[in-house]
Amino acid sequence: MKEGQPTTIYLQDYAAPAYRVDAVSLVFELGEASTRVTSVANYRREPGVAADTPLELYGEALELLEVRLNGLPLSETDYSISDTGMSVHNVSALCTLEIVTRIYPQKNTSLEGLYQTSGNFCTQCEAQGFRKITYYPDRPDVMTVFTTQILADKQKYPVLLSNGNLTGSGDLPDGRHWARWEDPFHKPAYLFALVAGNLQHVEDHYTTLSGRDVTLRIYTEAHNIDKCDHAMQSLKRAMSWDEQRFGLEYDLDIYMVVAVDDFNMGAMENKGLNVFNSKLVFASPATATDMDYVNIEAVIGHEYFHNWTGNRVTCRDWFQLSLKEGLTVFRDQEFTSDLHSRPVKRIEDVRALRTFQFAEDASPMAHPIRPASYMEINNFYTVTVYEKGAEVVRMYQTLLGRDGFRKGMDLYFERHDGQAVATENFLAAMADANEADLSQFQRWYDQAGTPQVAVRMDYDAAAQRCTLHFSQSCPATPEADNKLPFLIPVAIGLLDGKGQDLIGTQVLRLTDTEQSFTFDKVPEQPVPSLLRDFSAPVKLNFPYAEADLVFLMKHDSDAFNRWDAGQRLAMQTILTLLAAHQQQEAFGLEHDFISAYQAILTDDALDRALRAAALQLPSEADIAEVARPSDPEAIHAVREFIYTTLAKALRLDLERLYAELHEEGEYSPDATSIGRRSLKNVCLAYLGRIQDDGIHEACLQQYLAAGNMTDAMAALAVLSSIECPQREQALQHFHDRWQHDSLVMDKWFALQATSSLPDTLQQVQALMQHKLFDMRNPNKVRALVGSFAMRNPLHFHAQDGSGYAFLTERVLELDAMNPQIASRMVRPLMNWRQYEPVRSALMKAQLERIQAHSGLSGDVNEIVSKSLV
Ligand code: B3K
Ligand code: ZN
Repeated sequence: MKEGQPTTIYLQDYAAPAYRVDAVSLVFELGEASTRVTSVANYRREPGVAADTPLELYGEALELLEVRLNGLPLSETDYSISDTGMSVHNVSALCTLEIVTRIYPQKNTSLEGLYQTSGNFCTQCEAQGFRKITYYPDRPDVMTVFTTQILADKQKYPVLLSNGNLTGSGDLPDGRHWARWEDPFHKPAYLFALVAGNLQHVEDHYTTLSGRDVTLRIYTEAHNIDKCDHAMQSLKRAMSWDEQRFGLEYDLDIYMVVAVDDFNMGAMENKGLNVFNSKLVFASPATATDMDYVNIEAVIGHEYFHNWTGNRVTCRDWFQLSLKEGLTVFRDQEFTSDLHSRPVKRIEDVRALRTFQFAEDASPMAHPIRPASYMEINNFYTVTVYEKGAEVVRMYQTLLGRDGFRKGMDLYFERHDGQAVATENFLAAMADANEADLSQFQRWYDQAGTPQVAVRMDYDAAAQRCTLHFSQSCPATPEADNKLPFLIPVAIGLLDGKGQDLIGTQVLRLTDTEQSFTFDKVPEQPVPSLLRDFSAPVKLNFPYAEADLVFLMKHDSDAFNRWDAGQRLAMQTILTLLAAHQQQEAFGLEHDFISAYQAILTDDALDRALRAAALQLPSEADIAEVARPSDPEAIHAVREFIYTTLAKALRLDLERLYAELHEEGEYSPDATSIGRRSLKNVCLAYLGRIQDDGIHEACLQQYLAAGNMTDAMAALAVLSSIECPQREQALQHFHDRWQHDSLVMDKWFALQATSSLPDTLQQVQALMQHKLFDMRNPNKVRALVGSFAMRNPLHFHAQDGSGYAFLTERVLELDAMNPQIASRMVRPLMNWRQYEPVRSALMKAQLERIQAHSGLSGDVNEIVSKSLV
């Protein structure tokens, strides 16, 4: 079906299922060559459905061995089979269908369905992997109770796991053993999971608010068992946080997490049996960075929070994906904010949103958070559905307040627990619980593109009146040229000349294309602080003078806007320098710009993590978004010029601060320690821009002496872009020290792929031959190929097209093994239209080359064909 004839699925075609499943019972006989799956499902025709309606089941790449209806074998005329499924004709209103299929998990390189990783069995069923296991109504609105029996060789696979509670186990005479799991909660097939292997576990317990004991287990291969403590503590924090903040308790007696090395994404929230990419479980000070620690806690939280937002209340169809993902990302962001620094978390999230989601919204793949159509649903697990979806959920809270939001959540669960619903149901619960009219808010679900808000300010000194004039617009995107105005909450404040709030934070509700808001009793011309805490996912423009931005950097009471003023100032400066660079004019930095940076660097009263964030310039990708048509080489040169000039001008302050922040003692991933390390390492990154053997030596010393991976990696990252003997020494040392640990070696691959040194592509090509590199392992592909294509714009966009050709070859190679990963990797070519003509043509040519490739997967085909429209 996928090859050659891509089909598009439309939201408007949604039809409720004709048959429901009362219960399903599965038996897996796991073997070395193949696995036999027996499924017995009780179907019930929905009231009002015509008696001659066939029973439609999905199934892909299955070998059908037996099929029986109500105990009797079906003749070939009673059912029909296609590449995508099975239709059973003439079924009674209540019937039992027994299906036996054979599958080949050992040959499954797509990592979807049942597959093997490090010799163990595991599953990934979201979105549509269950249909690679057996014929079934594999759609999220068909929910039922599952019983799963697993039979396997006892020595090779001593641990047999599935969803729910263990209700039986035993030995078989032939050296095999079995286990039976029953999940009392109704669930769709995408939440099914099975794991069988040689695994160890750590165990802990959690007592819920209502006093129930829950067993918590993390399973892993033996050699990583000592790195699970942080994940376990994170899980307990998540369980407690969800009780406190949302009144939500866990509902089964056991919660299991299994860490696997081969996984297409971060983790999966299967009911009671999460499967995790090992990268998001294992942590020790020596092997994991601060960022790893924080991410592990966030993703452990995210998957746990899905138990209510995703599992108890699930999606009616896959168009509703943001119903569970946007909401659950919002919940994990709040979890991290409550436990660590709220402003730092907000800055990081907005930075990622602007870099990746704004780019997607401006690309040929732009889609609303609730898309209206798709070809391959796996392509829609996007930053738009997830991160913009979370911003949309956050706006409810901004509009309704925390209490109002909580009331809406309570009503949502009260109405929909146990159901598969649509985003409209969430909106209705928020509106009804607060007696609010949120009908205009629906447009955030239906319209793609990043809205632009332009603001002007009038001040009437005689009347002491200040007026803010807003106008909103939204660029055309593939689904629509013309957009209706959004309901945009704009949080603002007005500052006086001393930096005090004349008007404290207020949330203005922008509903029209043009709208003005007047503030009386404003005794002096204020400086406006706009879109505080990034109250809506929009681009806001105000004609700020540089002096205003420097003022806001110093005085804004909103920490996010202090940071954002710095980013605006940096971007304005970068654009000015880029223009000069293109005219081949000489350029330099204004004294005021340097002193603004010096003020941040030396402001000891300011939180260190915030200082570290403020000292970082917009990324090359962010600049490429704004400076069109983009020339990545010029962008790199200008950005490096600013870093180097600042480093030379502020060298003494940087060195002093670096020395001051040096720490001894035990590693701790708390917010204060993370802030200290990040500021210290930002100083080192600045200093590394100065060509000086003493600094290279200091980097090497930090690397060698580091008591934790954060400091080691920070030093190595600086060295990786400098041609010096210390670079080779440190890289070799890292290799020799960590070559036994595949996960840690991903960092080594990624560092080299993001180097700015001229021979980086050759290095990347050579590293593909390294004995630890494996194209079948998604983490390795992301570390080497992904880092090069997505985090090294200088070399990926080499003007000779070598980076594009390299990526194309990898995409084609990957597509034959793992279409989901290939389809992720091809995306850097998608925005070809934004680049200057030479690069643009080269990128387009590679997309055409991919499109012409025979046997291309539906996954890659969708991205490429939409990019070329
Ligand atoms: N729900 C999964 C993602 C599944 C992706 C399938 N292609 C992880 C998460 O968002 O929690
Ligand atoms: Zn999720």
